[in-house]
Amino acid sequence: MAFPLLYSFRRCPYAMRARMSIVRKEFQVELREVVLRDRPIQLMQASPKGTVPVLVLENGTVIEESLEIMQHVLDWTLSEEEKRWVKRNDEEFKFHLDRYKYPNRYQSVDELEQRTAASSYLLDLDTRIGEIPSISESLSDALFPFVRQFANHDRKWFDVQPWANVHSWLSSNLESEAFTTCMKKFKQWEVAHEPVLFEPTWVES
Ligand SMILES: N[C@@H](CCC(=O)N[C@@H](CS)C(=O)NCC(=O)O)C(=O)O
Repeated sequence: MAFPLLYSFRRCPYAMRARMSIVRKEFQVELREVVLRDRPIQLMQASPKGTVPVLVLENGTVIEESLEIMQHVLDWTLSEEEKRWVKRNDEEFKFHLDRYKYPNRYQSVDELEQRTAASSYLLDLDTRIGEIPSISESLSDALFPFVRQFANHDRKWFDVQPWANVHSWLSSNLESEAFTTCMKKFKQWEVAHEPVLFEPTWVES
């Protein structure tokens, strides 16, 4: 294989954080866009748990956790504080985010209670982002795709919350060239396709 392979799904926040690291580092991969309800056998063979993102290195090593992909690409060793933020995001915030967005998928879940619970993380994040020095670019990239999902669920409500630092942090990430690159659209991958290189240096036209 000429380049590492990245199995990705455009709208998945875990895949976004992996792609952000790839864009930041100009790390070249062959991108295979996956449709979750129609996962390719090649993905399942590389990583039977079947989640995205998955990075398969040239030597056959499979990295099947988004944070580990970031660590590999960025050569990033997280500080204890960074580990706590990622853990809080991936466990506490994601738990409430899923229930806020899709209350009907769970039993006895009240979406507004879930929104309130998720908000306590965002309030703490707002404080932390406002401190100097602020969080690293890598940590920021690991977190903002999840906050984006939360914000998009009820943008009007989100926009009037007193989280000025979160608002400006999220906007600047979403408006960045790096994120535009990260969100380039690809057709569902099929074996017969020519390899699609994820070229971090282009910008979506
Ligand atoms: N802990 C994993 C979670 C990845 C994950 O759950 N991705 C979702 C898409 S956003 C997925 O693949 N879901 C399919 C499934 O769980 O079957 C990571 O950080 O990479």
